[in-house]
Amino acid sequence: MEPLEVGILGVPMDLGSSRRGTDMGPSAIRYARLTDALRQVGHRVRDLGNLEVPVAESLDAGNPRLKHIEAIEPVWRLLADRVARLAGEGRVPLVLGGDHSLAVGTIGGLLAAGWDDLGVLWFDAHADFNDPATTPSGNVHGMPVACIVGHGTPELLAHTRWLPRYLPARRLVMIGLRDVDPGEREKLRRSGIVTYTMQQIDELGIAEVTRRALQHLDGEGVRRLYVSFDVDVVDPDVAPGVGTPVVGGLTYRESHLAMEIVAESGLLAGMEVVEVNPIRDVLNRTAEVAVALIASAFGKRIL
Ligand code: 4U7
Ligand code: MN
Ligand code: MN
Ligand code: MN
Repeated sequence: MEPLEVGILGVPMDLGSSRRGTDMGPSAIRYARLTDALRQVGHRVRDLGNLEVPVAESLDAGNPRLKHIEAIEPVWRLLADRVARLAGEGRVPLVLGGDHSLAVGTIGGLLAAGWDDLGVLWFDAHADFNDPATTPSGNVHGMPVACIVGHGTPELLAHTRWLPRYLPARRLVMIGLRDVDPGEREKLRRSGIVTYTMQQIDELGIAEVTRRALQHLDGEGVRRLYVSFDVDVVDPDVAPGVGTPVVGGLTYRESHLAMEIVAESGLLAGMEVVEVNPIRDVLNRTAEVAVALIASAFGKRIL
């Protein structure tokens, strides 16, 4: 991979989740020596610090089916501005979460930057395709995909009016699914989003799945790839420090191989790593796994 100008942005937000702690994700990932890891791969790195995000305890959650949306939407807009600016400067955005609701801001920012050849690889145990009508929790980190592709109730989409447009559903591929809510299922099948469950990964292998996902996006005209990496896609034995752990996830090597194939594609144009929750971790293991995965995605090679 040729040297990139990487711009790091932290989003210390946990408003989208009912568990506190993902607001400490950016610190945990930096503490695991992220910039060193990227520089060792040969990239130029600039850390732009954290966005300012309100603290949950200072707020009222409001609508129980769309908790904290009044505080989250301004974070999305601010993040979108910052990401669009980074992209406009030719920098590769690397966003540290924070709960996964932030993806509406990052991907919204890339759409605002005019990236009309954008495709998204969404690594997650969950589909994040709920809306206020289907959500079992009211937590917005279970809804970002619905916002990004514009498939949700008017109540939800009212908070995405600042988006220049939606991402076409066929330009988003989910990998690692193993916990999909009943209300998400039908919606997902009809959406045009391509999905790879853990069962398919077991049957085909992660290399084949990742290659098929990239091939599909290529056929959709995707020339720039954004990786949205929810660390809960990795098995909780390997990455225990996450907000919503689900057994039966990717092994350490499976997750790395997926990132190595992303690097080989030469299409990586941005990445976010979300849902790292150091409160629930053993030492700082999950952030260390996250940094190793980022290094692989950004071209770290074994030989
Ligand atoms: B994450 C959940 F019900 N689906 O909507 C929900 F299981 O960003 C979990 O993937 C969402 O970590 C998990 O609350 C959001 C639940
Ligand atoms: Mn509102
Ligand atoms: Mn997620
Ligand atoms: Mn998840």
